[in-house]
Amino acid sequence: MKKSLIFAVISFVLLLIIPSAHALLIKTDSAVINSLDAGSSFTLNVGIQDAADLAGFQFELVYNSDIVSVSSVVLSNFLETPGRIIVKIAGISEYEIDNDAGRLSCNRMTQGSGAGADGSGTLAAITFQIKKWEDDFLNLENVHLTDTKGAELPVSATDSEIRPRYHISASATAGGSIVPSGDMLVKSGGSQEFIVTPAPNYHITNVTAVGYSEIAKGIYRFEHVVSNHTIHIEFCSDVPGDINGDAAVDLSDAILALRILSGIDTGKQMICSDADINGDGRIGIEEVVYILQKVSYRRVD
Ligand SMILES: [Ca+2]
Ligand SMILES: [Ca+2]
Repeated sequence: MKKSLIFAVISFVLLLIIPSAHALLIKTDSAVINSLDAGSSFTLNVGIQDAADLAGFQFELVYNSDIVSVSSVVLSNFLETPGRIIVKIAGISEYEIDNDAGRLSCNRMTQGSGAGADGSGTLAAITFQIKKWEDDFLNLENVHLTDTKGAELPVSATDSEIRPRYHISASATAGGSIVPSGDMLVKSGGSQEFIVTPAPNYHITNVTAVGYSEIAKGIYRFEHVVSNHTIHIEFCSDVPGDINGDAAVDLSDAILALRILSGIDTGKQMICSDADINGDGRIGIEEVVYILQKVSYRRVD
């Protein structure tokens, strides 16, 4: 299966929710960039919404340096207001890129007698170079926002881990198909559907998955995905007495039935618990007798 997702770009938005209380919330918005190859680049914006009297910011962005490196950082003039200018100190940079450790530190502040910055805008535009084609997550850490009086504005959800996509692994035994299959990525909050089709003379005997729903016969769906998932489908043949689901009734089925009957562990061997002959919902002596009769040709049905 051709992978179509390259890397998730996260824009961090610092949102002032209660201006009087200076409560701030980090809101993450993810978008997915398609068709980027190793060597290409993308730009991530760190922004703020509904700021009031903002005079300075500081944050660190942590990334996986095996996957991306930071190639440039452009700090915006959002903080500049009438009566306030950005503080520049010779020899001291407003940002520091450490592509070995995978860490970028940014800070900017203003001085003057005017009011601080209000409203919404971009604080920094960070351009990443893609080193290899893999998904990743970014951490925004040590976020500090300061008003013109030097007071720290409370920030909630700092050190927020951004993991915008989750893995779903789909597999099935012989005797049918699950589409799509294999490992796939799903956006956080997204959904993924699977169509399960038994081969002729086979049926679905077991679905191993957590948090799915069957929206129609053979159609399974994960809604609002916020964690990794696996889904595994077991098919069994419709042949009565076929304990191991290989569409034949032979000695291996008899041995499996005897092991089940004796309570002996059958290991990783798949068991078709619905290969029931007498309809009591379990594998018992009746199945052993039936299978042995089939094996010895005493039964022809
Ligand atoms: Ca069999
Ligand atoms: Ca039975």
